[in-house]
Amino acid sequence: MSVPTKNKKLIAWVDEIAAMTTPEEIIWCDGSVEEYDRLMAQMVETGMAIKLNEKKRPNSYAFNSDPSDVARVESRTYIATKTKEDAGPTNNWIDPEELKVTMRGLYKGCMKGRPMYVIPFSMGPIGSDIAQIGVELTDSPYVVVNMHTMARVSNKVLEVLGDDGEFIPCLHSVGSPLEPGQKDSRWPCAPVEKKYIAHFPEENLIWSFGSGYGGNALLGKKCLALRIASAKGRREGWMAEHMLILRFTNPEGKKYHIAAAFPSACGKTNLAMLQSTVPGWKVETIGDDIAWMKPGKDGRLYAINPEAGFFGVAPGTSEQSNPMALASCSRDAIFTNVVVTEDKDVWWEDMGYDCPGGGGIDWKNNPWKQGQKDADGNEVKGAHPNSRFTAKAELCPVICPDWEDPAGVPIDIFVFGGKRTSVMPLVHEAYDWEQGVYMGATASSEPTAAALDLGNVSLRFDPFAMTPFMGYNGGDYMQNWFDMGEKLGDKAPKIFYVNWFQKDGKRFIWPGFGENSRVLKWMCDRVEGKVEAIDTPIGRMPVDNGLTEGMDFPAEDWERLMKVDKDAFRKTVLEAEEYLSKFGDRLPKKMTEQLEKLKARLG
Ligand code: GTP
Ligand code: SPV
Ligand code: MN
Repeated sequence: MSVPTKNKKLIAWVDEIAAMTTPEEIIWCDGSVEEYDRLMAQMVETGMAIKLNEKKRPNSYAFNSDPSDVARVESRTYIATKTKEDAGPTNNWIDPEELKVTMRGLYKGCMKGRPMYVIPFSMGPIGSDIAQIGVELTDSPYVVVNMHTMARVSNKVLEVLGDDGEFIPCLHSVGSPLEPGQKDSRWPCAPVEKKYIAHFPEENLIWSFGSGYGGNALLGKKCLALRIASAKGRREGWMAEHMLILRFTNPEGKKYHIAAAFPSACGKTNLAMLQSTVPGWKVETIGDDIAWMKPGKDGRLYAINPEAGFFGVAPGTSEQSNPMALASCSRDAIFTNVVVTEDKDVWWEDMGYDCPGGGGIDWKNNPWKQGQKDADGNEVKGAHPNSRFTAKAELCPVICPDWEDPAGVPIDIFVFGGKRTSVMPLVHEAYDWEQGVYMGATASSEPTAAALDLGNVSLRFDPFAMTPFMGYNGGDYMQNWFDMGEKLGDKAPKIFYVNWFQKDGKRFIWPGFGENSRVLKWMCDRVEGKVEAIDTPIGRMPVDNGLTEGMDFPAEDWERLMKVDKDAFRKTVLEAEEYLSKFGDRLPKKMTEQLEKLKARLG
């Protein structure tokens, strides 16, 4: 195959990696439909992919991963900076040279018997100032087809790169070499102790080994667009955040742009596409997972979505909860770890209807019947809780016409949050930017299925929903937010904190989903100074239950949602203090000030 670039650095790197990993051949990817179809056909042939019913779900495929390879593995994810302090207390760290020695050992001959694909991609519109070019080398055809949807893969990227342009090298292998004649596994991967998701932020380099799944393997996403980009952004004066971006337009046509950070599986995709229940107000999606933000010439903060698709949580996605996500994967979609029904369509738990035909092939690739119980009498789930759809953003019926504008959209409102079944009220507003940064830095959530190995913790602090994605010291991260506030001054977005997830037993107290538009509208009204708010020790909150007007919502439920339980918050503050202490002298002074102010307000 001829080499479609003259970029010396790229050619030398591809040669170097090929010499180390010894693939059977090297395939330069061009992002074409022909390439996609060819790889899918090959994967159907080997049994890795299932072609779905063309009439029901055109041009779509399902995959089941190895049962051990179903989510990000945070315990095997590393930030390898020269000093441990620069990675900070929230990241795993290994000395970069030592880690490279270990990983070179693993990479040696690891692509034997497989092709190595070279994927030139752009995060952000190709050629835009804010875009970053990456090249992923991988031995996984599953990664190639997913990258087609999630990033911008094209020969145009090589043109922009030219002969001496810079790119971010992203090396990936499933870590499962094939001996001559050896039959491949359906989903090759390496055992957990050999998995490494490694980042070298000081040299903009990513090395991933042993996992074929999602954020571990599609290196443009969490690895480049969050971990490497957050470190690069800090050096260059911009920010990379785990945030959705949406446009909320009022009946008069005024547009508000909202960016919200919730931890994995805590509602970003859903909020990004919500169907507003507030008459005349509508939401358009700009991004559902990642925001890159930079101050513009007018002094406001502008955001772009660097991705081209959605890698969304399948379970819970229904016509009722998120019809726009379902529409986005109505064709040209990839599904991972869902149920494949008898008529070759897909199904997952809480899809809004029973599994057609009563069952199918489950995520473990076994025949499965809905309602089936395991030995302990628990219902066997057909789809893995972290099963995902890969869908093109352009197919989302409410995608914002400006979603690919390289200039981005000016952010009016930041929202932080997480899953808390108690204590944290539905919504509160920060008194100012600095308290807002405190809220973001002490955001907390109950663990979800999006990471494999969080252990048996009931609550974890997850600053800015970035714990697994910060490419540098978390204390410095907080300082970066304070600094951004100073730079933006009175043009800084207003900051809010939300929690859709309070429970009364098994019941969610707040209906959530579309009704969350009521909370967003309150935020916009606050920006305009149109509505009063009550000052509470934790921040400003809505007056009475005006938010629930026209809803059949019991007053006592509203009271529970809005209760500021001072005792519980005093306890939370002590926990936050203990958590923050681990950042030592990297903890910004302003964070301690905010902590003290909050304590004083709580009395
Ligand atoms: P990642 O892709 O992992 O970063 O997740 P995400 O933050 O985009 O989460 P997503 O929107 O996919 O939601 C995760 C789960 O939370 C799904 O099962 C949703 O159905 C559920 N969920 C989202 N919004 C709400 C809500 O307002 N109320 C309730 N009760 N559940 C919600
Ligand atoms: C997340 O876990 O936040 C995701 C899914 O968006 S993954 O790409 O697998 O990280
Ligand atoms: Mn995410």
